[in-house]
Amino acid sequence: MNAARSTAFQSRRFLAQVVGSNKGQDQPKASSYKVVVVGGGAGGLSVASTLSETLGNNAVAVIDPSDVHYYQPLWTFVGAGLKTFDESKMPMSEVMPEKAQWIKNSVASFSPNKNTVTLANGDSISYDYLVVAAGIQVNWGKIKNLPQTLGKNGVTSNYAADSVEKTNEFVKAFKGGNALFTMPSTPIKCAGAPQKAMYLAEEQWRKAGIRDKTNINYFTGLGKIFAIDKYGNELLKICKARNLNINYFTDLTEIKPDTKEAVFNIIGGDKKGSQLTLPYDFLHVVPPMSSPDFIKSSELANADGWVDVNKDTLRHNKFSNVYSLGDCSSLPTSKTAAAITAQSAVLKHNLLNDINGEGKEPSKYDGYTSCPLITGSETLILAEFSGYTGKPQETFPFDQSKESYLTYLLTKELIPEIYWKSMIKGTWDGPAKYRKLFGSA
Ligand code: UQ1
Repeated sequence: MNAARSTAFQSRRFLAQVVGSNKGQDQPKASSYKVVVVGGGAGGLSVASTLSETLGNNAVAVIDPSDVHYYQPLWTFVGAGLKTFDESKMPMSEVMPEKAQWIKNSVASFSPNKNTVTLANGDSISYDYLVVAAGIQVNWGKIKNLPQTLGKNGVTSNYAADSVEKTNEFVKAFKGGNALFTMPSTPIKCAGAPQKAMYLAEEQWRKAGIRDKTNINYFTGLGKIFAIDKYGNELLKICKARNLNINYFTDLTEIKPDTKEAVFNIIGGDKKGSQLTLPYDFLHVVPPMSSPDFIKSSELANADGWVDVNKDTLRHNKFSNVYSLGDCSSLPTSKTAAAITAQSAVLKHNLLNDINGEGKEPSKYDGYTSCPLITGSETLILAEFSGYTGKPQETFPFDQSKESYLTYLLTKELIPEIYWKSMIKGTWDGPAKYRKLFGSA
């Protein structure tokens, strides 16, 4: 965070303490709302901002236990020392929509037949409409010894607030040897991030003159480097040119900190069913992820645990006054903040249509998602596509599968501004209209 922003951050927090905020846990809460939004992340805030502006004071509640809201797409840059951690965070009280009530608690269970949610403190909150935007659960404990080794002796992850800065620290301290980067076989948020960490570390080691003393291996649980071949083919060329070895169908299961070894299960190909143990000097881990436990165990979940919504309308398949978007939803596209820009516009249109009873044509989500694949400290491949059709949906009138400095700058400098100033305030519906403007659709 730059000095001016940091000072603004602190003085706003100070002001909130002195004059008292109309948000937060010290306010008496109603127990009934027109709309209850579960989750104060990218999806929850984009929806709650517009709905609370439209429906007025205290019609909308946002349930979230977190003190801090993170712009997680910045964490790849933070892990490479290209942005500071402070730039990725804001106090939740600062980003909560002015006219919404913040219920600073977690959800213990849902009772969609009664239109209520029960909080961890036992309180029951009732709603006319429910929006579930609870994000994805990172299952750190599913990799043996990961919780106690993370952030120590070369083991790091860009997926945790308390280890992301360690990535940069360990990359800088690395003196050569075996560097391993992992990606699990489960769905994850930002499926490109595991390999972005590798491209940025490799560049740093090359610049430090230790590249010839370094073996770099990428282990993915999947059978492809990227779901969409247009981008995957370019990434394969980059891996080849930069001598990055890709190992498919390999799932990290255990870290042995004493011997500095990583253990992988081989889950496909010729050696399916066997294990592989490799020594590491640097290990960037992306753990398996799943739907949050409190959703998995609820009536809202499909067989895989995700909130079971219609892929076009985002409305729940069984409970018609329930919607979901983002990482915890069953929407069959890749889980990114960019996807949420398009999803939130559809959800708001359809939900306000229900509330106003105007009988407008429902809006339909087309599966738009995007992955800004950072390939170096000046280059990026901006993948934009529909997860439903697999077809590219690029915004700009040039081939976005080629590495570009323009899309690098866009992702590093402009998109975070769009996020803080517009997306979480409910006024950014994604780049679809620019796609039409540039004639690239
Ligand atoms: C986007 O709108 C967005 O949300 C603000 C992101 O989230 C981090 C993105 O990564 C991307 C790529 C977009 C798309 C925006 C443009 C201008 C292509």
